Amino acid sequence: MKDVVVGELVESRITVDLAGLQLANPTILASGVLGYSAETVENVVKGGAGAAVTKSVGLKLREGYANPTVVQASCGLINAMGLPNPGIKEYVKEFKRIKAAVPNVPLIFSIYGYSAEEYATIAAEATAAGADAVELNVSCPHVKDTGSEIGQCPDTLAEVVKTVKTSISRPVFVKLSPNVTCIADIAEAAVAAGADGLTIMNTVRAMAIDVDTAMPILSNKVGGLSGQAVKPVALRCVYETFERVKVPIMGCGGVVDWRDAVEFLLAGASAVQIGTAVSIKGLNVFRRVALGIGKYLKSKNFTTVEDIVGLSHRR
Ligand code: RRO
Repeated sequence: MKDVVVGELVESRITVDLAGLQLANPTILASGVLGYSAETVENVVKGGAGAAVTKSVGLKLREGYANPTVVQASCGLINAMGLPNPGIKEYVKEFKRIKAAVPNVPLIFSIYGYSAEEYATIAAEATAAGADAVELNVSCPHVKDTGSEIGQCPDTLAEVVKTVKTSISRPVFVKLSPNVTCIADIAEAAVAAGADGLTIMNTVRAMAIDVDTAMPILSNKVGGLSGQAVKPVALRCVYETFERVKVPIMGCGGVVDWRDAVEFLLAGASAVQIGTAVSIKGLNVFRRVALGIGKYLKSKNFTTVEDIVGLSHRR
């Protein structure tokens, strides 16, 4: 196995194969956080990330919601950005700059659409621009006619995944919503339709109210909760899904330190995405989590990350 340099540590035990993507370590930048420009993604990689997911992009420019779009909650953030993005034609120019800035780091291109054909068109443009894989955002918690309106319906989701699979030959990951009755049922539908991997999970529908104005704080009223508050929910979602599907899972929700990451691996994730923690811990959070996972594996005499994926399910 090839040795990998993560900060001061030369470590082969933390490399990960994620549906064919080779990651130096199992930490990944989550979509929506610093994943827009070449400069920010380069800094995330300098901070130790093993891969990055870019901000969700659609067919056409979308301005997003008016401010306020983010509010601090206890142990987390509630956001309702409203999918702001320049549209695929404009964004591929920036994506090519990102690719050139971090040529050796897998880049997963997050996309959203309003129909299966739209997802497929954007996926094809993303891979033509150099995306190593795509992540289908079928779980944005508050934008009408896309996001979780697709991801909450197994038949619609299956059609989207199947159509995208016929349009590209790169791995297709599907980012699932926790705002469903049974996430494992949805996961099964995505995998049966051809998903190569899953991201579990997107944000939890939430809100905050200002007691002085007696009004919701976010302009959209409802947003998505992320950060430490949602970690137990995300872990449960990963755990339940791991029992039902065989594809790799990226755990996402409240990872702040290496212990959180190890919990996700034990629940069944093969890697973890980190987003909100960047605002609390800074960009080096990736390196610290990766090194911590390596030290944990060594202290317990495990030789690979894979050794502990789903270990908590043993009876
Ligand atoms: O842009 C957003 O408001 C947003 C998206 Br696309 C998403 O997938 N999840 C989220 O919490 N916010």
